[in-house]
Amino acid sequence: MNYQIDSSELSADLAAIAAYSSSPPPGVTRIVYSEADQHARAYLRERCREAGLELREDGLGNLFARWIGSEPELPAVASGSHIDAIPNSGRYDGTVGVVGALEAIRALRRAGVQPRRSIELLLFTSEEPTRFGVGCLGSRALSGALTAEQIQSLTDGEGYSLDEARNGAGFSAPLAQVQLPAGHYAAFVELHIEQGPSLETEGLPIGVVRAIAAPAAIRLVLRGQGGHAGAVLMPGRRDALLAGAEIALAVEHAALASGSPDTVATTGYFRIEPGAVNAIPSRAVLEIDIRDVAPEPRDLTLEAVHKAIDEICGRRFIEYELTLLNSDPPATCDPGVIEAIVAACHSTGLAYQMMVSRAYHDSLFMARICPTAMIFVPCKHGVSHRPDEYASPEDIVRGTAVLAETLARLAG
Ligand code: HGY
Ligand code: MN
Ligand code: MN
Repeated sequence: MNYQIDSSELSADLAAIAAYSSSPPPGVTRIVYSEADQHARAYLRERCREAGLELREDGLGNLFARWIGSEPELPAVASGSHIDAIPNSGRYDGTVGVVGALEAIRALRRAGVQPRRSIELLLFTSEEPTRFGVGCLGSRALSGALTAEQIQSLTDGEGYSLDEARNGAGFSAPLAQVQLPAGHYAAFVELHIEQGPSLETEGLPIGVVRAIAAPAAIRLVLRGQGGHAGAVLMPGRRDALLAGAEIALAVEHAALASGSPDTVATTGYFRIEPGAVNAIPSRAVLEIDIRDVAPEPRDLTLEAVHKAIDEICGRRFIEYELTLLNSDPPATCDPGVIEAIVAACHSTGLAYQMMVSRAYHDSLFMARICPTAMIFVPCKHGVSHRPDEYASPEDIVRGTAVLAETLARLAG
């Protein structure tokens, strides 16, 4: 069965959400609980109401928009993703999975489908680690991978606690009620841009994700000794930036030396103080992202980085404080959900390939509480987390058509 996907509705929703950004186009910035995030949420709530869905939001702002099935007591089938965006990034990462799920539901309703199981759209809070340092906050909490106490202890770069930020955005329900029990959902499917070049290179419209990589991140605070750039001679300086620079190179070296071609490591955040040209950097804050599709080489790399930090700081008389922000196991997608996606590809006549996701997604945590898999669509040159991130309307329609067919199959 081919469900008619309305490309203009999809494009209108993507454009409307992209306009809610705290940075000027072409990039998009939409940090969790920011004004831009709250406007985008309000827009989506409205669109879900228009589609006849029943809405609820939890204490973190996870949004649940439900189409009640003919047997509402059965565990629902869910689909969704995130709308927060890292600074000056793209308009497709996450949002394609949210607007795609909404349009898939509209397409099934237009076709007169009456699913046995309810179908629920999920909008997860704070998939990006930008503000609170830990990615997938909403799905971590929902799956029980993060307790209410751990959530409350999180603070952002300005010292705001997560509690203050969520209450300020209007989400005050108890955090203890966020976690959903295993079995709450019968299945979860996430539509997402690939954020890599493989589908485009192979000329394929659909990727069926069988596994999601294992992400880890650390925050490192380096304390040296500041001083006057002109007055303090070179010997004996304790320059926090130079220690950080050596460490960033050691991070790159550790990933290259891990023995696995899939190990990636990035010092994506590097801030120094006081940040004056004529003052020796006294303090540096680095955030380091380390991943692999298998946990062993990732953990080996983490260890090598920790050793390098110790050696470099010892030699440069720099104090350091290292915080492990997260170190998550990879996820294996569910064969039954994969089968439904593959069957949907066959019935929509779309070629596909099985693949591993190198980016993490909310599916990494949904896989802990229900059978989960993902559908990828190509993005231009594999680019993501950049203003020139792009997915064509045709590819998004194809991905949404496969999602609609998959949901219809899973929801019976
Ligand atoms: O970093 C990631 O993999 C995701 O885009 N947050
Ligand atoms: Mn992202
Ligand atoms: Mn994403």
